[in-house]
Amino acid sequence: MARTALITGVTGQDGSYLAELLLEKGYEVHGIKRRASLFNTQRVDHIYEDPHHAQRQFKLHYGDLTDSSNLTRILSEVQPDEVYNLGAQSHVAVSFEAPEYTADVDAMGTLRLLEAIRFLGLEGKTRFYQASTSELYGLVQETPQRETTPFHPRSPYAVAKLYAYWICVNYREAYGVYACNGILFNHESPRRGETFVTRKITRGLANIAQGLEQCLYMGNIDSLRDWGHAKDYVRMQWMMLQQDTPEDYVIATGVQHSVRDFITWSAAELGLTLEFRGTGVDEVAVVAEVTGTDAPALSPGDVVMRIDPRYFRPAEVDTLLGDPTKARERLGWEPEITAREMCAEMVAEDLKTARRHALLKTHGLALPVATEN
Ligand code: NDP
Ligand code: GDR
Repeated sequence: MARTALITGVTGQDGSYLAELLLEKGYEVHGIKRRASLFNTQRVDHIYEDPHHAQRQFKLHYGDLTDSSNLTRILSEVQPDEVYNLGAQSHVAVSFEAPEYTADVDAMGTLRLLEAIRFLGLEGKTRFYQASTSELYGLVQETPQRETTPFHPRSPYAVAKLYAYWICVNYREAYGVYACNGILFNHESPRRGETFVTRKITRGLANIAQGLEQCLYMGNIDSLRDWGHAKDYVRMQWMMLQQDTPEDYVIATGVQHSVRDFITWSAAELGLTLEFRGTGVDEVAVVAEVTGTDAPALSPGDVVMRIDPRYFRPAEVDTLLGDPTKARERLGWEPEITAREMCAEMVAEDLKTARRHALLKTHGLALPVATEN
């Protein structure tokens, strides 16, 4: 019998890669998608199967982490061997604007799922993965951060995820639920949401290079992060649920870069050498040299990045660096893709899209390019 997995957040970056991985491993995969006024399944359309096909392995259910009756019904129908709770209001800056909703989805949503497992008597069958986060470390108490580093969350998102982390530990200790926290550091890919910093940069610069946008407006470019590739990280999510005993793991690369580095690399992929001039809110990035043919819209002297304080956060997480020793030693997990390689992949994908838009524009068929972020 094929094993059955249920993924919340299947339409997101990680959910889509995890669904692919589990299907490759022969699982029957169920995902929860939210009702939206537009199609919101772009990241999983390539694995979508016609519901009229009797043998399909990938099934979507309408649902929402704010609705316990719906979650209980889906769990009861699916009787999953593994639940991956990836669904969340996952944007840190947005959580300052929608703190109560973020808590409802990210904290209470986790509790609702764990309670449904208990209510349905699935403790002995269903293993539970919780998408915990390096944002728990916030104002860091120790570098690099490992499983034992104390937490100090710095946003409503991180505080909600702190509740989710501990309720998972609590259901493991109190009721014997096989529940694991993956404390994942930032991970990205060409499927990353457009308003997270890496994708904002790769997409924005590709558009600017093709003459579709004028300038990238950024917040704190001195911020330091430990960036990995989502494909490497979802592999680890699955590995965590295959162990004899449930445990929590830090997943990171152990290498740190600044947002400024990511801008420099992305520009280099487009044949642009940048110079950063000025300081603080007056800092700008100016094109010093253009090589190759990827940036026909740009010349030396053009300003491609400015600082907009709108993107500063009320409380910032300035630096994160993970220590993945436990994952490496216990599970043999190693990240295979470096941040620089990932950046090249993201720029290449965004450049393809920007070229298509630019071609349409030259034929008078311009499509609007969303820039609000
Ligand atoms: P995304 O933002 O790409 O995906 C989030 C998913 O959650 C989407 O499918 C979204 O649906 C869904 N969702 C949002 N609100 C609800 C709700 N009320 N009910 C049900 N589903 C909902 O996130 P990622 O894939 O990047 O991250 C996956 C998880 O891992 C998240 O929990 C995130 O907080 C956590 N995490 C991410 C890290 C990263 O660097 N990517 C690092 C550490 C943790 P829709 O498509 O309709 O918006
Ligand atoms: P983060 O990711 O907050 O770490 O959360 P994000 O990419 O949004 O920010 C990373 C850093 O870049 C700085 N920054 C900007 N960020 C955005 N989004 N837009 C900007 O214009 C900008 N300019 C500078 C930020 O201030 C921050 O320091 C991500 C999410 O995926 C969470 O769900 C996850 O839990 C953590 O990673 C680990």
